[in-house]
Amino acid sequence: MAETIMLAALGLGGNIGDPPAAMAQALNAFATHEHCRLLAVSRLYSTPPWGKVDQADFFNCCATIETSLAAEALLDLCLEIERGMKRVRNERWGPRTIDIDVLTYGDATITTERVEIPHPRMTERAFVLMPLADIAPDLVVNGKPISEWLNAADKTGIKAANEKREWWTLPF
Ligand code: PH2
Ligand code: MG
Ligand code: MG
Repeated sequence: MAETIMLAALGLGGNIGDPPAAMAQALNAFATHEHCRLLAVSRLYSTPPWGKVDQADFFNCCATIETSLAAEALLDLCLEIERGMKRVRNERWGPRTIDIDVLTYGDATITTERVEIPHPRMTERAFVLMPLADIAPDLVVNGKPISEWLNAADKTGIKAANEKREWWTLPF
């Protein structure tokens, strides 16, 4: 039987240590993984902390991949990459070295103990929508394209930290 290849969108972020270097390392892990093909990487953004505001600004980016992994296996891969990079995090929405979230998986809606896809808060977070609109403005999530969700979102304080799409392949 032919493998099913799914398009997935990932959100990456961090605000401890050297987040751009950590995100670049994570993107390389997807690019070289035998069951993933990295399609596009957004610009790199600097974003004010969302949820818990008394912490350092984040760096954020998004990527699209094609993968033959099932949704849960893709989540496991994200966690494995985080662990391999010795992710540090102490509290929900608090500071972390690297966070890799599965935002969408095809047009699937998946709710299990472990996964919620589409990511439940992605349509209100400009730190996800702005980078995702760089690479997938027409991707429909919860009935509307990313570009429309972005129009309605509060983009205060979000800045491009590196305009080059290839920022993640450059030396750090
Ligand atoms: N991630 C969070 C909580 N708050 N804020 C920004 N700006 N960027 C993030 O990636 C982020 C956040 C939990 O995952
Ligand atoms: Mg997250
Ligand atoms: Mg996460």
